Amino acid sequence: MTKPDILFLAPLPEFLSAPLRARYECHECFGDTDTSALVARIGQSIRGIVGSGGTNYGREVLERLPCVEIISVFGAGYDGVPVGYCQGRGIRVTNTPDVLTDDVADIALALVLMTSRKLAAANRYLHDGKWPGGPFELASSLRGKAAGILGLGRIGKGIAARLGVLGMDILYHGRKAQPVPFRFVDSLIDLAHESDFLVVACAGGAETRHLVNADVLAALGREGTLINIARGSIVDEAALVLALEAGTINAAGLDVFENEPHVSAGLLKCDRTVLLPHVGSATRETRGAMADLVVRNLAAHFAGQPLLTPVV
Ligand code: 8YV
Repeated sequence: MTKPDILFLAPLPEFLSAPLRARYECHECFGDTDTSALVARIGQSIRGIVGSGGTNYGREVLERLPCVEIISVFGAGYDGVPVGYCQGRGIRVTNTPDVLTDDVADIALALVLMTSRKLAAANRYLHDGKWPGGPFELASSLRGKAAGILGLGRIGKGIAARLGVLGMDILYHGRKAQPVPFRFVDSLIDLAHESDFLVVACAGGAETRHLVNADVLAALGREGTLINIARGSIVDEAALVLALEAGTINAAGLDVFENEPHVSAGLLKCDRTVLLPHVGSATRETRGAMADLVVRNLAAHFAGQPLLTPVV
């Protein structure tokens, strides 16, 4: 039996690409690939697409792949997928939710601790041999501080649980109030105003682009810290750099950026930022579970069975 043709739209780790290559005829289209030549050669035969959370599964590419049946995202975020267009064409979309919730929430917790206790700077201080010259500067305690969570989905709830254990007061804003033991704040500006830490945990995409703008940062205020483990697109990075430079906000802990893997020079040179290279889900265990879901979703699709984690 001929193997279905699958297109990789992003570099995939070996533990995902190997099982896919064993089952499918796999093609790659990213980086320096000549997309037009590839599409002209195999465009008619591609039945499935795999990419990562940050991949752009643009309509302009999908329109040239008339036989695509399924897009399987190696990530929870599917903001790069034109979902309405896929629905219209009957293309199924899957992602890898749940399995990464704990690891991503852990990184939010780490960023809150690293920014409040200045742990990255303290680590540098010791490595630079400065300790014998005197103690490191005092930091801030978290107990009793307010954490405002933007987007109380699965990951947001995981973050709330962790920050609650630290004794922080949890508030949240999102599309609607939920039956949870945390206070809903119905405007983002008000949430920022009431928060010591504003933690971004909502989905990316056109709807949330630059939701965290200069006004929200001004509302967060001089003592406030911004944490983002969701999508870089949600925060206006230029406005964030200006806010940090002007001291409008105190600090930022970021795992995601607008133009990954490139990070604004202003964030890099600011000593009140803690910056991580999008490592939220980057553990062997979680990436392995995500890869397994991608493989199983594709297998279910080509066997004519329901998807394990359907988006549409
Ligand atoms: C991954 C992500 O870094 O889940 C997401 O949406 O952005 C991350 O977990 C990425 O998808 C792995 O390639």
